[in-house]
Amino acid sequence: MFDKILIANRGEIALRVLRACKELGIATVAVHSTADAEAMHVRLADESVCIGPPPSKDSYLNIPALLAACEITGADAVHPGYGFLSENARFAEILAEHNLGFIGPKAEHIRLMGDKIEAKRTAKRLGIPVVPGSDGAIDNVDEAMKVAKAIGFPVLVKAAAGGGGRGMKVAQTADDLALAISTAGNEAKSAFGDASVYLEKYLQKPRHIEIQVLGDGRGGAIHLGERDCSLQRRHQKVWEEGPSPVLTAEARARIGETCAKAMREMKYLGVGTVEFLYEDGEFYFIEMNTRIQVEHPVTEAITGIDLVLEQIRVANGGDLPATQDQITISGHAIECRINAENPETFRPSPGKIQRYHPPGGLGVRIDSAVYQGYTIPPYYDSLVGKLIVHGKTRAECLMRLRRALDEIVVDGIETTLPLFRALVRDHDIIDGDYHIHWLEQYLSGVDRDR
Ligand code: MV4
Repeated sequence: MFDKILIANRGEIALRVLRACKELGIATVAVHSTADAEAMHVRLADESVCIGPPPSKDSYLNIPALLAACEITGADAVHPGYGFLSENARFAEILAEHNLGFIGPKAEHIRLMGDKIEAKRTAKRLGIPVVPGSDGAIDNVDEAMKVAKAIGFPVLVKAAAGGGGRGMKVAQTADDLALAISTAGNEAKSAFGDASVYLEKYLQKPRHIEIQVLGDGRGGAIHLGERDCSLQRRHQKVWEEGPSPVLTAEARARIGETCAKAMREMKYLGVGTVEFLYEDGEFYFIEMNTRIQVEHPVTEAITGIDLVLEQIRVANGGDLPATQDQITISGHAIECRINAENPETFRPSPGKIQRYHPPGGLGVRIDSAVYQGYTIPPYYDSLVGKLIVHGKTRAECLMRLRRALDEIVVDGIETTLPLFRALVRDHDIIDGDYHIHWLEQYLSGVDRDR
């Protein structure tokens, strides 16, 4: 087992990784920018190293500084968390070149899933259902038109190097196609340095359902159920829950086993999330994330599996925690991402937390690195913390979430807590009756179409 892990991240996920390391008896090294010197993960780590000034490119993305921190502390592995370098295949390779462990998938799989065209091609080859569309990148409008007419408008033009909603353009009719292709290509070129785009049938009101997988890198893999992440604003997840309010046990087993089988064939190592759009009872693969995700506690709550701890174990050559038939989904969990933002405008609201009272009680978890008197810096994401609530049923979970949201206190900055206090009382939400556009329609006050 690793002796000392350097946590190349900040905030709540750095604290989360640190907790798993401590439970495994692994020493911890925190790295921080000058803006995060007072952060909780720095206080709780065995050692800490300042790696640069606030801008991420000079600190948390600064690979030479991270390598130097490993060298001076004697860390033998790096956990990247999520965001930053967590899906940077070259970083994983550089660590290996320095005989340092990377707690994540094999670099080849990170690179593969980072190219959305290759990811889709691989998914299709492994028997995962994909969105109908072009077979690879589209090279000219005429070819694109043929594909679009075969699958039917509207179609979506997507950047191969994109993901997370970046570089997408809808073409409602044939007249819109040429402009959508050139616009998406130009944006992709400037944003990602790669103008390659591909075409897909545009699904109008799907849900976003993602399957959690865990592989041992040697041909063993299991799935740990799904998370419904349809409540998003500008491609930022706001509320995630598991199991999905709309999936049957049969549908869950079918898509879960399809994903686990694919991971076994890939000899995938570590945690991963296979993202689908779900519409009219059908799953359509869109992307795969090769990192631990923000919303992993939802899966931990309903399966009892510590995903970060298991991620570290398999990275060190360990076995999977269970066989597939030992995995059971128990109860229901909802996660609310509480951001330091104005609840109407979503303008960031960094600053000092004057009063902080986290909720407690059975089935209530707060993953946060803030404390009373902590100042949220303006340089990074605005996540204050994640409130994860579990109940025997979705109704019990909602009741407990309502109580926890009324109990939590975060004063001194604006937060999105009022939004959650409203959502947890909304009839569509209570009924689980929503899709990927529901939240933006709710926030813009338009009548939510079904
Ligand atoms: C789509 C789609 C509709 N049809 N693909 C957005 C981010 C990236 N994960 C892919 N996304 C979408 N791909 C087809 N063929 C709609 C979206 C989408 C979306 C997906 C999941 C959650 C929220 C979303 C918000 C807007 C668009």
